[in-house]
Amino acid sequence: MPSRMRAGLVLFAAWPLGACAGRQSTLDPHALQSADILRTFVVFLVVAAIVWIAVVVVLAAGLLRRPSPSQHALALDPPFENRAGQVVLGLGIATIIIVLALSVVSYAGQRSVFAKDPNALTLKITGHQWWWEVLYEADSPHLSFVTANEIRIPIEQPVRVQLESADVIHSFWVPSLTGKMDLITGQQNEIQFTAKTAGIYRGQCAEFCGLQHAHMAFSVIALPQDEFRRWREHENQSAGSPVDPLAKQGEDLFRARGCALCHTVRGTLAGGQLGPDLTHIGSRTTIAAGTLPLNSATLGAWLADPQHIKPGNLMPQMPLQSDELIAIHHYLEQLK
Ligand code: HEC
Ligand SMILES: [Cu+2]
Repeated sequence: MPSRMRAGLVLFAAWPLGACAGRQSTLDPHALQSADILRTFVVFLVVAAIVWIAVVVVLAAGLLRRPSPSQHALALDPPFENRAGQVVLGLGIATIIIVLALSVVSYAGQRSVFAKDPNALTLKITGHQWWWEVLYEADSPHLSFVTANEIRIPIEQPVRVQLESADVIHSFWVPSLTGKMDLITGQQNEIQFTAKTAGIYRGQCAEFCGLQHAHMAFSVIALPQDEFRRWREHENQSAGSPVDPLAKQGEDLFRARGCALCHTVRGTLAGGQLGPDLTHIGSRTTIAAGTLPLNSATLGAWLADPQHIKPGNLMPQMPLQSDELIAIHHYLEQLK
């Protein structure tokens, strides 16, 4: 085989493994919980592989062994029957032991996921078709705030998310950090994680929830503790006043054109609850629940025609003149 072809084949064979690392992978854990889950997975995989190989070997041996021709097909062989009975009994007991042992392994692996650490940072997350509302709760109400589609957390500190849904069932899943948990209307589920390394991890709704389910993602940005504290203080502030006349015009149009019916910008008269909070939209990294990276172009495209980017999503196409669009676009960009 020519060496170039061989190299190509090796590359091709290794290609699927490329999916095993990165910012959305259960096989590349970056938190205490995901490491526990990976360990549980490996134990199950190894035990199941050994059992499967043993079964196949015994089956192959049985198929290949020919009965001796002198033996009558229906003749009984009491010593053999006796031995066979003992083997079956032994295997039955081994099965029970393996299943019990795996239950213990599974329970131990989940303990950190369902732990209720008293000093955990608590976030209330509500699933909407098709975006995530995130409430940072604090003891005093003026330190609590809401954001969307992007969760910033400190590393080395347990984070507990309390999950609920505003409409259908969704599922919260950040493979690099923790296990999966459903968001259900009228029921609060909880899950915990402690990120080990700073970085951006991708989360994804993991329960089919309608047309744009695949575009219901979010980012978890794990920051060093002091950086997180600074971000939290900034995020807690209301939107500053518009920086220039165009931004002021944008702020007025934001209300005049109906955006404020669905969106909140804290510190202004915009207090809508149907869509994501936009108080600090200018500092987020993605738009439309992880569908696109946020930049000037994608923001403009979204305002011009949200139904083109995410067909069926619950933001209607707004009839804006181009100068109105430019003003609103400018206003949103300076909401850092
Ligand atoms: C009927 C309610 C409604 C109206 C009116 C509305 N929006 Fe939205 N908007 C939404 C919803 C719902 C989403 C989330 C869409 C998704 O990601 O599935 C959204 C998303 C957005 C986003 C992206 C937010 C993010 O976190 O990614 C921006 C920016 C935005 N809207 C701006 C506007 C502007 C500007 C107007 C007025 C011209 C407006 N919206 C009018 C409901 C509305
Ligand atoms: Cu969903």
